[in-house]
Amino acid sequence: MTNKPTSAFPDDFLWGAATAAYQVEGGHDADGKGPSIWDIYSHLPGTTHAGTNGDVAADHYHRFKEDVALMAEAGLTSYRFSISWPRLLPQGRGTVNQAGIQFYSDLIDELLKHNIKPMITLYHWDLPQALQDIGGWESRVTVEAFEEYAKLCYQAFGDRVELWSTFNETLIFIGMGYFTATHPPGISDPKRGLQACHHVFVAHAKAVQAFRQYQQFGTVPSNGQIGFVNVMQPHDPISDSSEDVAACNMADDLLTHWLYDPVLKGEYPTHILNLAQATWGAPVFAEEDEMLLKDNICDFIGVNYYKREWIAANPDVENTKINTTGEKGSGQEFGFKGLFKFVRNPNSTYTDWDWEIYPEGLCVGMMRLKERYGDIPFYITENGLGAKDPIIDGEIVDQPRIEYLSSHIAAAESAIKQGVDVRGYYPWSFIDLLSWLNGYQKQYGFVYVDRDNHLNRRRKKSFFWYQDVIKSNGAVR
Ligand code: BGP
Repeated sequence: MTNKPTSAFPDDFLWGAATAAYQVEGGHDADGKGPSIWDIYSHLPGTTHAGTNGDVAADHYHRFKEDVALMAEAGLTSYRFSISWPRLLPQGRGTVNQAGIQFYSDLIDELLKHNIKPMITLYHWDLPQALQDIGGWESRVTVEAFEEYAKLCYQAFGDRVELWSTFNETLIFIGMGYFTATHPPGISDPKRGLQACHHVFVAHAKAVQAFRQYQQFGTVPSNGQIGFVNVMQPHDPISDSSEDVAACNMADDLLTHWLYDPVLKGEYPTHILNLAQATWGAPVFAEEDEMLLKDNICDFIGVNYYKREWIAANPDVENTKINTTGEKGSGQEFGFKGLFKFVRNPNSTYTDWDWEIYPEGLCVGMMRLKERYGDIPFYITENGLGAKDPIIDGEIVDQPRIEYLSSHIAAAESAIKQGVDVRGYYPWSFIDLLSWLNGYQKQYGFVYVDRDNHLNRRRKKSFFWYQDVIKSNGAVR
């Protein structure tokens, strides 16, 4: 008798993969869908790598059955996807596009038919343009509209979906949308950004509140869970000088605690709130906000982990040119003058996009969060390697991706052994899709999309590798 290899992953651990609507669906104006801010922004000159956009993307909107069949073949037990708000509500609120509801309803049925548990993200950045036109996240009308949209989703899909998250990565869509002006709406104004970010937290709290009410009515499952997805980017000081350590603490406060505290503690870190309000006069609270945040802590946290950042004191750099070409070293130092900057550690390993490869960070990051927020359930909602995959003799030999994911699965297992309640792992991404600013050259998928040949799907080497990982519950990797 041979002993089967075992792992520390619990038996009901979810082995998934993730995508997002704008990056995978295409069908940008199909069957009554309204435009999102990304539909408009990506068509403005100079905004994305080589003018790429998600008009067609992987055409998942028309090919979801084929894609779900591939997920089933890989053995996925869960699939994380986002709903395109303007596909359901072309104007952001009001008239519902039934064809949009039908699409997600059919997708969910197809997943369930193959025993794949859906995990829905309500907002992965594609705000209806109609709402941007009246102020976007700076307006409380968008907060109300989000609550209506969330309720519509609970009513339409709640009978079949247990796992929900409200927002994906405030750090990125607010940071790049309102601070560095590199995502829509392309603004660079901390005061406006802080207020927009606050409205996102209020919208989240309202959606959590509605979820709990709908749980009582039986509209969503009683064992359903609602969470929030954040970037998990552990910071370490590049030296032990007091300046670098202070800069690192500031990076933690602004880029981590500011974004996790409101959803896991129901309040901002006080000293940073005071600083922000004294410096920029924002965020301004409406009367109900404090209680709303306090009363609606979410059920789990989703962490998207790609890299750690090394931090140094920053007396001078105010630069936002990041590497969007995949040519190593083509980015410039990134920092916020007077606060901190991200620096390269010459002794570490980096991807072609200059992202540090540091698997232990997945474990370290979750341990730090557990220390601050206590015993919360974690889902690793994204993790992956963006690369230009080599094609050798017609095969997509994405060996670096296998090594990247394998070492990160080991780190997730190590976190579980140290008592972190990790419930699922969703590599980014199931299939090759649009990278927001990097186009289609930055690939992440287990499935290759042949852009020169009718978007045909082909299984990469990592597809078969992940199949074995799942079959062995993470023991073979
Ligand atoms: C996360 C986003 C994803 C995805 C991923 C990879 O921030 O949630 O949507 O794009 O990063 O990033 P990129 O495409 O920039 O390499």
